[in-house]
Amino acid sequence: MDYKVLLVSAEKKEGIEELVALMKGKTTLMSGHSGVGKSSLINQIMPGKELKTKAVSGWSGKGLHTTTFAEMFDLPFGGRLIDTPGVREFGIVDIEKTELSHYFLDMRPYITACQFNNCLHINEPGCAVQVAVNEGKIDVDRFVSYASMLESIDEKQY
Ligand SMILES: Nc1nc2c(ncn2[C@@H]2O[C@H](COP(=O)(O)OP(=O)(O)OP(=O)(O)O)[C@@H](O)[C@H]2O)c(=O)[nH]1
Ligand SMILES: [Mg+2]
Ligand SMILES: [Zn+2]
Repeated sequence: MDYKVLLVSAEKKEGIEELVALMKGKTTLMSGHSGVGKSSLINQIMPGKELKTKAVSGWSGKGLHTTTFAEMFDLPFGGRLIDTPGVREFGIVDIEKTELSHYFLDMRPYITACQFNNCLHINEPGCAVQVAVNEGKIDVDRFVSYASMLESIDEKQY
C-alpha cells in the first residue's frame, strides 16, 4: 500500500532518531490501542517530558486508559506532537456505501471501469473490482475488509 513503516522500541530506544527525522516541522498525532506504548514513545522523543505510562494488567488490558485526554506539545526540534488516549475500536462515520471504495487506494484504479457508477462491487454485473480481485490485482484480504465495512454501514441513516 506504500505506507512507510518504522520499527521502533521505546524500551530498547530503537528507531527513535529515524522517527524524529520524519516528525521535524510537522504536527504528529499518536493513535493506537491503549497500552501499545504511545506515551512511552513520546517520553523517548522528548526526554524530560515524563508522561504517565502504565503496564497493561489483566488478560485483555482493554478499557484501562493511562492517558485520559489528548494533549499537544511543542517539539524541541520544531513541530508539534499530540498524545491521545488509546482507542478501543475504530468505526466509520459519515461514509456512504457507494463512497466506501473511494477510500481503498488499491480499488480506486478500477472503480471507474465498473458498468454502474453506483456499483458496490459485491455482485453487480460488469464490476471491474470483482475482476481485479479474481485476477489477484487486489488483495483478497483487502476486499474482505471492504465487504465487512460495507456491511457495517447502516443504510437507514442516509
Ligand atoms: N517491551 C516494551 N514495552 C513497552 C514499549 N513501549 C511501551 N512499553 C510498555 O507498555 C506499557 C504501556 O505503555 P504506555 O506508554 O502507557 O501506553 P499508551 O499507548 O500510552 O497507553 P494509553 O495511554 O492507555 O493509550 C508500559 O508498561 C510500557 O513500559 C516498548 O517499546 N517495549
Ligand atoms: Mg498514553
Ligand atoms: Zn464494481
